[in-house]
Amino acid sequence: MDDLKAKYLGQIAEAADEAAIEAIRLAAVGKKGEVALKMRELGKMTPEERQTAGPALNALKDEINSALAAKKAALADAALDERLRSEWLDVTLPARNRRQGTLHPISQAREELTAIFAEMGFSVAEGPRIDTDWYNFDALNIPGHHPARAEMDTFYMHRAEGDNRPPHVLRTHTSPVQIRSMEKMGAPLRVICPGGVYRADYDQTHTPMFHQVEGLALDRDISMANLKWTLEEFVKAFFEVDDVELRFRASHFPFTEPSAEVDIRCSWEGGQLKIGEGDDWLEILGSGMVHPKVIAAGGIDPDVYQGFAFGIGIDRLAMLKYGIPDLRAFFDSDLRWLRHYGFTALDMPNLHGGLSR
Ligand code: 2U9
Repeated sequence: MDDLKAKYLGQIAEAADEAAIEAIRLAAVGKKGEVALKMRELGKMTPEERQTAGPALNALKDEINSALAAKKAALADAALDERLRSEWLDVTLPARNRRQGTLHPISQAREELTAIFAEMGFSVAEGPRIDTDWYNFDALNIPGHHPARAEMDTFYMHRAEGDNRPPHVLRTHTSPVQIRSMEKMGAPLRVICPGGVYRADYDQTHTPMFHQVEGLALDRDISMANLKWTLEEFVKAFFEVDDVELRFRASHFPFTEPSAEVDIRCSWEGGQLKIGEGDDWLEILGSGMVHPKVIAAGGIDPDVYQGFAFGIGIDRLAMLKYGIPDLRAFFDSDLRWLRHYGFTALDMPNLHGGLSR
């Protein structure tokens, strides 16, 4: 029995891998292994012999089994050590560049201006892009015969013959959302409506779909002075300048009376736009005091409430702020031009930055 023990413990010590361990296990303590054979011989022994040989065989079996288990664990440890030695990871290496999208400049401009107006107490409203011609035109004091209705190059929704529902249009401005806000919230009211609008127009400065933000402030004594302050604060915060001069030029819109187009002082020296200095003027928006008929169309009494409204093209604001010369670049589905203008995935607007006063 000592021979058996020496033989198998020796083999186990020499075993180089798990396959060798398994072969030794089968030969030594497997069902047909040498220890099992010896067990079978117990039957032929005298009771006295059996009394010593039985436990001795069991002890041998246990000893071989634990030697096998210990060797198996040692081999696994050695294999792990070897892997740890041969495979290693440099966790200080810079990460591989991931291809990431960026926020679109129009989205970025929209988020920036929304944050600025929100800081001034304006809520934000959205509405349908397909609306009735009542919300898009009539409520805004643009009746059927009004030239503005044709001027606006409206896209009308197709109607089947005999379908006499009122016409639906792709909204030509976000003003219908302000009418809906008046209906929903009443006065006093301070709201901005950013979003996409549609006009049948396409050249270097016009695309059939573009973006506007319109603002509306209604209360008992809102005046043009409030409009001027609001716009000044907005321009300073959006273009990140300490001071800016606005020029109000008399104009005409059906929905405002009086109406004004607003320019900001700027310089184009060296082809570079600088807001707030120089001798040039840049037209950036239209505005005015809301026409009493429009206030009434929103369900508010124009003898009690009055206020200002303005409309700004977001696409143009983004072009001016980020130095993008051609509007059509906005609608190319190619990230390279965005990268050219310095847009990266991390270029997120700071919604909590506040006004630059
Ligand atoms: C209501 C009442 C009045 C919104 C206004 C303008 C003047 C204006 C243009 C700017 C550039 C359109 O995107 S643009 O081409 N907008 O000039 N918009 S006043 O007036 C309103 C809106 C809603 C209820």
